[in-house]
Amino acid sequence: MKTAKLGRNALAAMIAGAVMVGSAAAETLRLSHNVGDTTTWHQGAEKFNELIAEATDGEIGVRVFPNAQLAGGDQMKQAEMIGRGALDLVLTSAINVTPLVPEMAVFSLPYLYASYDQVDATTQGAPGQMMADILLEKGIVVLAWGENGFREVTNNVRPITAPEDMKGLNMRVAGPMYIDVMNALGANPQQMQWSETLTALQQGVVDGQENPIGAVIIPQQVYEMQKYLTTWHYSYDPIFLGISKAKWDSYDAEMQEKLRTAAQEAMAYQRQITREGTANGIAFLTEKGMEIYQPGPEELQAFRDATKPAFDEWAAKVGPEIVSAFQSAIAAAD
Ligand code: X2X
Repeated sequence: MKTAKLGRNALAAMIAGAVMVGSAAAETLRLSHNVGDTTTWHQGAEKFNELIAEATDGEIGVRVFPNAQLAGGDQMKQAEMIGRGALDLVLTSAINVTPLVPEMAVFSLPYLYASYDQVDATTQGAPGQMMADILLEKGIVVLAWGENGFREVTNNVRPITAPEDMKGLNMRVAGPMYIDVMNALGANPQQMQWSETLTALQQGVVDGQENPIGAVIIPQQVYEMQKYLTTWHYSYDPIFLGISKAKWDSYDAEMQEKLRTAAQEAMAYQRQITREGTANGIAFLTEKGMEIYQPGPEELQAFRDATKPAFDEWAAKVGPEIVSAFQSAIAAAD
């Protein structure tokens, strides 16, 4: 009765392991994500593998490929590949989908959210479903929403305490909306793949970047390359676990239910570890030698005012109906 003593996770890991070596009946799905294998994204993806292997008695396993390697390092390309069935599964951030679905920029509009309760009211509520319906039209079935997090700014030149401090800084950004936000602040934005960013920071090609603390800055050791961090919470970024519609349609309702349940549980876990890592993050980063600035409400208001032109421009691109659905859910969460 040795197995009875094994924890659920250990057993699931064994089953997942058996899937990896490949039993003839097992199907291994390929999951692409675009950050490193030390991140909470990766841990969430591995959790999904464990849970789905367990739920299907090893019939389905998941092989996780980090750093967008299945998309030739192009983080934006993953969504389009999933849409046409060239990948089975994706775990990616809303921002990376904006070239395919501009409406996805709604989540990361500057200063849309002020708390995790507000975030959860949208990603776990009707607005999240609204976005899932739009993605479905592109061949992407959203199984569950996870978290990249509130994006904080880092750089190597000076502490950022007010919008003026951003002037002239060479900033790496992930997507088109952030180009407009950085321009509004007087910085020099440069769009770059995440997979190339750590080297660019190291070599001084750019002065700074912005990413969430728990999901990316700590696990990818950005603190080794950057001196200053400001918790300006300027933009929230969710991730989602999605499956190609072609693959989804190949399963019966029972299997679809198992996939959705495993994804929901895996992403709940991923959100939890991401928030824990973020909550402990300031102390950790300070210990690592970063200088942290935590703006108060009035200082945050100055950043909000300065980024308003980018909010307005992108709210128009997203469309008023979607923006107000989000704003209503956010207002109701307070
Ligand atoms: O590229 C980034 O900055 C990252 C990892 O946060 C995204 O995928 C948007």
